[in-house]
Amino acid sequence: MTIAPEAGTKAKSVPTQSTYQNRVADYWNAEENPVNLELGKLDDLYHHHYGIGNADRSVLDEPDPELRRERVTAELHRLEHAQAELLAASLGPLSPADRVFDAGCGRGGGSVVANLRYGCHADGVTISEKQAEFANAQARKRGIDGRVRYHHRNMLDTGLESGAYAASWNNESTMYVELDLLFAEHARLLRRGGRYVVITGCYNDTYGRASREVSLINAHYICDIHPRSEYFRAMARNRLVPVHVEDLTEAAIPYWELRREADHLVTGIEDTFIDAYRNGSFQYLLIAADRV
Ligand code: SAH
Ligand code: GPP
Ligand code: MG
Repeated sequence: MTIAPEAGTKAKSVPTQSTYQNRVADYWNAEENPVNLELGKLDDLYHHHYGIGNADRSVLDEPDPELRRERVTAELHRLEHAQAELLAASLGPLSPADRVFDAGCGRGGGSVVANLRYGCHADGVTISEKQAEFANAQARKRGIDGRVRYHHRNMLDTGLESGAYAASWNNESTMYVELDLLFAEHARLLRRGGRYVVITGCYNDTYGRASREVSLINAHYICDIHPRSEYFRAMARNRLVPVHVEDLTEAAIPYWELRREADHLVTGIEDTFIDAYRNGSFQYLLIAADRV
């Protein structure tokens, strides 16, 4: 069954979800971490991913405690925004007539960034009803709700139109699903020559299997981090041909080193990410691929 995006943001019926997917939805329906809401509030770009690039650690030297908190929050947001911009830049070139698909869209920041950059239409899909409602409210507030729409649906079975998308992506959302099912859905939605981009944490095949730290991250977010190799195998099986691979591991560390100092924002997972990156068991990767 095809549900046109125009049919509305709420699925007529969310396809039967596994018990696991229900638990993932529960997590995101309940999630209100200050590290996400306080950062998003700054410019109404709500991101659920991490930051990249060098951090300005001088924000930690601010003597006034309130001002210090504000400066640290703003710096973390700047780094998360830089990550979103890198992903968006990898989608292009796109025109305002183009349509893009944001798989596992969170509170919607990534689709807004793409729309601001290209003027394109966007369909975001999240398994969390709360997130879809939040993201649609943000789009209305910006006056872009005619072009940027969020749907409470399963990204493995979106009901969106086949071949209608010039670009699509997963920003830190692939670790919740089987990659073959996910890439089959992207391949269905993308037009020939369309661009697929993923930014993800993956475990490093050269380390062996999933490390203790990778397992702790899985338990923390209720996810299942894939090995790096699996991305390329699954893409090859689904008409997605990599054109650019970037190891962002080094670039990901300063964000976590600043975040661990942010007493008002920490969630407790910070040191685990730093250990996982440092011991070589975990990598932060961007892969751009063409739909052939
Ligand atoms: N891409 C967003 C959010 C990443 S957080 C960002 O960069 O800000 C992970 C997201 O994946 C959450 O929004 C969660 O709801 C979504 N997700 C997990 N499993 C999903 C599924 N099967 N279908 C749709 N969304 C899913
Ligand atoms: C979302 O970020 C985190 C994930 C989608 C899962 C794990 C990602 C990996 C790369 C392994 P968030 O912004 O909601 O997390 P936090 O609340 O910790 O900032
Ligand atoms: Mg976050």
